[in-house]
Amino acid sequence: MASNRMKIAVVPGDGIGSEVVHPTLEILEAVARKHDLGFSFDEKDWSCERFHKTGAMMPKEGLDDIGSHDAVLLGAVGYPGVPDHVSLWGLLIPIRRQFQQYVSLRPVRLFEGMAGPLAGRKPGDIDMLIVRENNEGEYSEIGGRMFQGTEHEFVCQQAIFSRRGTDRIMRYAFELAAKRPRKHVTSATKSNGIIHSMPYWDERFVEVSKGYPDIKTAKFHIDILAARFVTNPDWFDVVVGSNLFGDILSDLGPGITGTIAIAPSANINPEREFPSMFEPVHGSAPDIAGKGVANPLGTVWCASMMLDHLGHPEAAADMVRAIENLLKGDGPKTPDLGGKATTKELARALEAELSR
Ligand code: GGG
Repeated sequence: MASNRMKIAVVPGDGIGSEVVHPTLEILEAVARKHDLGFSFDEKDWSCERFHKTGAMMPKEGLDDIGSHDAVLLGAVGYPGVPDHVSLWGLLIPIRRQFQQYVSLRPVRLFEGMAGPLAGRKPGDIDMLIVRENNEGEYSEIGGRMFQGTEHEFVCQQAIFSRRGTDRIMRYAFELAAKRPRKHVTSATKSNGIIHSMPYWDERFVEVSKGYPDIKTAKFHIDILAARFVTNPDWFDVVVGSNLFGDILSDLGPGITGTIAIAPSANINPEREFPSMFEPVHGSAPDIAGKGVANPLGTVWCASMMLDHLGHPEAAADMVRAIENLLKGDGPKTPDLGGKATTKELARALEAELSR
């Protein structure tokens, strides 16, 4: 049974991370008052700044520390001065892997009131769920360098596609599609060029699909799929892809709605043995960090997904309704949405919307 009292690990992280996470915590407190919920926020300083001070993005015992929390809410990871692979593999990826968050669920929606870059597209034309495999695939640490510093130097990087990992992410996508009106799953592949793993991915997609005879399917190579996202985004309902393809598509998807800043993601451990983690798709945006103009809506939408995951669908839907009303109204909009508002102004307007 869902608990009304939730302990959340909060990792603002780097750059605009804290600028989008802290207003979201205030919005969550407002939601808690309205829906009789309670939060205990356990904030962690895990970040590139911590890496500079201590040599580690997070403490050794960090994951044990938050392992029995209800969920993790994270802002952004990465900042100039720390190589991106160091910050990602020192924080985000260990959390995703140790907590078996093998699903990265990334909704993409063109909301009413948003001026996307695609001519003639209206809300409803872009409404899809990207299901990204989140624990294996191309994001593997298997590989290495040989003959370093010589003319024979080479690197090799091994991608991993296990039957268990491939089947479970595809089943997750089919189960989601079964609950949606269009009942359609698209597989992102590249089996013409990647000769071992991608034909295997295709084979497993066909095999898993046999368990869901009512779900329609399609398969696209990733290159033409990227083009179809732009020319025919209305073709897509649930899209399942490997770790790398899902990562790219889930930036492209929000890109065609006009801003990546509102895109949320849920790193889910479906078995609920571990906490799941909720983080906006966007990164730390060093170009606007510190200016107070970051759009917090991606993180707010993440917080809504978190509440849904923790068994509070009404509170979650209330938050999405507030986002919808804010976007379609004349209220404040941050620069990425074509306005001049600050993060605080947008967050205040959202809180007012929640109280209606
Ligand atoms: N919002 C989390 C964040 O900072 N993401 C940046 C990023 O590049 N993530 C890589 C990934 O999702 O694998």
